[in-house]
Amino acid sequence: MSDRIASAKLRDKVMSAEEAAEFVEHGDKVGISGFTGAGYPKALPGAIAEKAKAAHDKGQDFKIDLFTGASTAPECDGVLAEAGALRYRMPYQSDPQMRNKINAGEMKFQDIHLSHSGMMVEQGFFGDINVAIIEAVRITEDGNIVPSSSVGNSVEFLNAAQKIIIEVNSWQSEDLEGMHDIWTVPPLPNRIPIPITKAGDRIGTTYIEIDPEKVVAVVETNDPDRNAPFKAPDEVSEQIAGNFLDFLEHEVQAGRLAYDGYVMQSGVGNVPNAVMAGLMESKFENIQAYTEVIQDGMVDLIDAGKMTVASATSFSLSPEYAEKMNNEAARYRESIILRPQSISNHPEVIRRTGLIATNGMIEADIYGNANSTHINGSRLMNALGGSGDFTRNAYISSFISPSEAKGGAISAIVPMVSHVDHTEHDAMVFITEYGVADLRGLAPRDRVAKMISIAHPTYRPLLEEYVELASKCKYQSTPHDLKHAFDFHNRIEETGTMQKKDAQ
Ligand code: 0RQ
Repeated sequence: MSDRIASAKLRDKVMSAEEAAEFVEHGDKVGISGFTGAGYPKALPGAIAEKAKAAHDKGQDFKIDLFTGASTAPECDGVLAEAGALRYRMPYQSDPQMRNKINAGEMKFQDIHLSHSGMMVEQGFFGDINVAIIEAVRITEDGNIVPSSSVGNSVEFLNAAQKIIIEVNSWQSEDLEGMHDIWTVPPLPNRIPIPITKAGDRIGTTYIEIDPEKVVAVVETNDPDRNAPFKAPDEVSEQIAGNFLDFLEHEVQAGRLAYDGYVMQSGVGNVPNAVMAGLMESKFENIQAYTEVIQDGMVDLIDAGKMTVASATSFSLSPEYAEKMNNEAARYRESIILRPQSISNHPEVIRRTGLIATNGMIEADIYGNANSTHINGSRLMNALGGSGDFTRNAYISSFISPSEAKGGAISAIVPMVSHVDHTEHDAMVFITEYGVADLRGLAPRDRVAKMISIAHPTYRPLLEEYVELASKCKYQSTPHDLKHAFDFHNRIEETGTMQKKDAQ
């Protein structure tokens, strides 16, 4: 047995994943660790999926409600979705199997601001949490949990759950101990200001305190996090990153930003990675991250001495960088902090740190409303994640995106977004490979030309055509011609492209 289980009492609870899965029943509400493919339980999801399949084979119902920090991995979200083992899921997913089930109406999904999701568990909106399944690096002498490569909503799930199952994963480095900072907002009416003034402040414990009496099973695993490799940045990503870096320079010239102490929040993907590569060569020093996930580019910035601290709730590393983190966690825990997502994404701290938020999008409209989640209004892609938490509360909020998708069949700039995640009041700056649309200080009609200037040239005449139609409508505060506002979206449904066929 692993010497990572220091509590003698909990050593007695060690069993196989199949045995532990017996504690999970049809109709249960299950909260698990896991965030962007890091720190999710490796063994129980597969065992629960098998249990569901066996029940279905016998004509019995077996479905659970599943709550996490954010996305997990094929061996968690994927197997459970495929087995038809899920009735409801919140607050984030990015799994192809699960996406198909949700879009086919075979399971329910609720897209929730990540900073709200744990609070809603505490408020009881999902009913009683029957089971919490949490991955740990180690169980302490007192039976407390040292989390692994993410924290997510684990504290809320552990507090709320009737039963706790702990997976102790010996693949995860024991040197992660000391990287976590666990602090929770006191309940009403005793709330106090969160005592974080700088991204690097530590305010809590390095473990999650639990009630060991609730632990029904401990399962030992030795499995890696999912860790998807990144694609090398392409030309468009490089151009967008270049425009973003020019924008930062512009902010320095305007006196709104200094070369010393830029605080970043960054979504994941090619463009953010290209931005971080660009920052390596830039004049920016002592960069800090107050964000959701630690990415390869941040590790490089730390190694180069360009970034002093990165605060997040999870890792989202390529396999190569996950290996590096595993080997050198003792060094990285000096400059990396993993917090509960209720703190990493807390509006109060986000606003205080004065960060610049940078996220991807599906589409934005001519007035600056943005859609991060739904293709053509109804088809879920991933979910909102923390983009709303950061966009609403940032010092400067930005969206970065290629100007078109699917080989030019889709424009990222449209007359009216088909689903709204971020309103024109929250989104400030949009950046594509064609430039920067800075909407700050501009009334709706003054935003239109800026947004069209960053659209792909193919779509600019079509957007102008729409603006012309809207300009003839009766009301001119935020002019829209509702008969034509979704022409782009209707065209792609009907013809496979947002372009007009005769214009091609
Ligand atoms: O699909 O690869 O099959 O062609 O969407 O698009 O351009 O590679 O960009 O990876 O950044 O994803 C909004 C989905 C963008 C993401 C979204 C298709 C496109 C491609 C990916 P293919 P790109 P990204 C906090 C922030 C919400 C969560 C969030 C996201 C695929 O950024 O999930 O922001 N955001 N968390 O072809 C149809 C369109 C499309 C489209 C793009 N209009 N219609 N398909 N695609 N636009 C995160 C942290 O701090 C971690």
